[in-house]
Amino acid sequence: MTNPHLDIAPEVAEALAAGRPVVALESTIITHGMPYPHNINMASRVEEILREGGAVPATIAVINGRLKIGLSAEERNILADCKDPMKLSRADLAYALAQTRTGGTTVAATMISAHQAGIKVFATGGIGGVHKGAEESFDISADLDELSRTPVIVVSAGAKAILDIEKTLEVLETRGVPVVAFGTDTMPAFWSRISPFKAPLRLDRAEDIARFYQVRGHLGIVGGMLIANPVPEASEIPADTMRGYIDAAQAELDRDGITGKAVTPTLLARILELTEGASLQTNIALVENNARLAAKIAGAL
Ligand code: PSU
Ligand code: MN
Repeated sequence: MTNPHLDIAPEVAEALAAGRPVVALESTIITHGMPYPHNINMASRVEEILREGGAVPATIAVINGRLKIGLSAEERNILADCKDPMKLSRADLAYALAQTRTGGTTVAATMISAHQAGIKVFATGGIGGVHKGAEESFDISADLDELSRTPVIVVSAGAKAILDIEKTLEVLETRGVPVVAFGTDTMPAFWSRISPFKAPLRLDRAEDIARFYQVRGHLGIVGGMLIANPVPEASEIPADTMRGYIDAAQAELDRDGITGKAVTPTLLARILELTEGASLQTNIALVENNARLAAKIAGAL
């Protein structure tokens, strides 16, 4: 571990050295994905779930120019309560370190950081992808490129339904990223268990996911894997119900001319209002569910 910008929490460093399971967690969901104090409650609950599953949690974030691999409760609070945090991806992760800034790491930046620390499994909510209207806006998340180059297993609830899921799947296929639905034939859509699209691959056990990852390594295939784990039935919002809210939020976004990094946080915040908080409860439930699966995969590896 010679990277001078990394602060690996002692507990995480010990687990990695001993070959015990470690699961990374992102922090854009804390800084930009959920309102305070839901964000901080979710962040500590998800860490608890990983521990219950036998894995050491490593929440990744940039605090005052240090790349943190594993946060203390105090550091989690600093992040959740930060006034103007950056939303960091591949393009600006190093900028934040060089300029002593504070920010949440997206899926892309968390994958880069986890890999630097030697962590192979990462749990999130939903990845970024191809936005609706991308043929005009060119808005395609850097998460997709990162999945094609960095060897980390990303456990998600699929692509967020605010995205164009069909185009997101196409780009992932082009970039050679395996998309594995867990225990289902259908691609899940974040708040909903189903989308209109068939999942490219299916596996039913954490051990099988671990084995798939290892065989990719044997073949020298570079890059990560996307696991799409459907939200538990009790917490899902049916796709038909979500569609109206998503269309309304997207129409407001277009009307207000919002682009770039603000797109995903703005859509999520608006959908939270439109669903009167129900989308947030679902978002929390699916992250927790992903943490449970990620702990099993890390154990199997
Ligand atoms: N999952 C959630 N909430 C979020 C995100 C994921 O449940 O806020 C974040 C992730 O960090 C993801 C980012 O990488 O949204 C995608 O942003 P963009 O579309 O700008 O690439
Ligand atoms: Mn974007």
